[in-house]
Amino acid sequence: MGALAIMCVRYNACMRLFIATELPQEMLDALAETQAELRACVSGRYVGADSFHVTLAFLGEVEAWRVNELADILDDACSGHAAFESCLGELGNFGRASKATLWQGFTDKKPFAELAQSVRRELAHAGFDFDDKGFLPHITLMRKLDLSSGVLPMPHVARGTIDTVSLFESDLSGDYPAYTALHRTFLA
Ligand code: 3AM
Repeated sequence: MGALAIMCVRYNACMRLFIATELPQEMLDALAETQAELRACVSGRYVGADSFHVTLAFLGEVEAWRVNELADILDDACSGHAAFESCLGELGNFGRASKATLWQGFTDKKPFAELAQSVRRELAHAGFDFDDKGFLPHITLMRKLDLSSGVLPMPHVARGTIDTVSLFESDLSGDYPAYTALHRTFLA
């Protein structure tokens, strides 16, 4: 197959996509410290420290040719939002107690909820499908945690500025999910 044909296959292929805020270094450091303490207490599958994010909208499989359109949608959705100060909050969990997803939240959920609302509104307006279940801002730290396997530590907390919303590709072909930012929008 020639180079052009290979490009066309890629162009028509689907990519697993989601939109998320990235996090400032102060928060990344605190999350890594919390994870280090968790490792001493409980077992489960840890999210890589280079993968921490707050999902605003999960799109799933999207044709690759629509990525540029999504980048424009993201820019439009974020245009009315300023960067904001935030603070990490408590631990929480989703799912069954024997295979829980453990996450850390924020003390003030409102600015994240407003961003998610704008992003989701623009996506819906442009005809994109996305998971529209209720939004709770969180950073996943662990998956498949058996909550009965130990006592959870107090999480480390940190303040920082949220100023980046990105379109990510999620590649599940390896041993761990790999997230790549395809487009970044900076909040002014
Ligand atoms: O921010 P978190 O880690 O909760 O859980 C997946 C992760 O979110 C979520 O999208 C983010 C990047 O993978 N996700 C994966 N599959 C999903 C689905 N089918 C999903 N969210 C909703 N529906």
